[in-house]
Amino acid sequence: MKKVITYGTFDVLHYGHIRLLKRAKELGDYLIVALSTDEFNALKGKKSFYPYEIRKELLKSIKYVDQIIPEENWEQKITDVKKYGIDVFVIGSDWQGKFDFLKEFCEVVYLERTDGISSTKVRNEIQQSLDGTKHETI
Ligand code: C2G
Repeated sequence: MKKVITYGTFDVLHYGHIRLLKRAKELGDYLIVALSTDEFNALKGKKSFYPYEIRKELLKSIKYVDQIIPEENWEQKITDVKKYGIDVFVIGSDWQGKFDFLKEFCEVVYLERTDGISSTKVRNEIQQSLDGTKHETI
């Protein structure tokens, strides 16, 4: 069984996340998502809209995801790769080159990030439409 792992906050789940998870799963047979805890998000300078448990609940409903583990720090990746017998580490191209140190332990794949969507964009556009400031695009 070829095991794949990816890491992230996955807040306000959107099609950019889903396309990443779909492509990640296609690289193997079993996909583990290391989901950033709320505490680790603070270290990343991120405050997610949904808390960890909600983000985990949403991710669990995605058919590509086989297992979810907490991502608690920057240092756990090598340990995770060994602990879970990972064959492929995958993440979006916004992290291009940042995790090449893992090549000593597993394959490292950077997948093209989906343009035009982000959790922040979704949150802002909802807020604008609630404020009545969002001009409907034709
Ligand atoms: N992503 C994507 N396209 C988007 C938005 C996100 O492909 N439009 C990908 C990211 O590249 C990442 C994953 O979806 O691979 C999750 O994105 P985030 O939740 O923003 O994760 P991030 O904060 O980048 O955390 O240790 C690694 C970090 O935890 C990664």
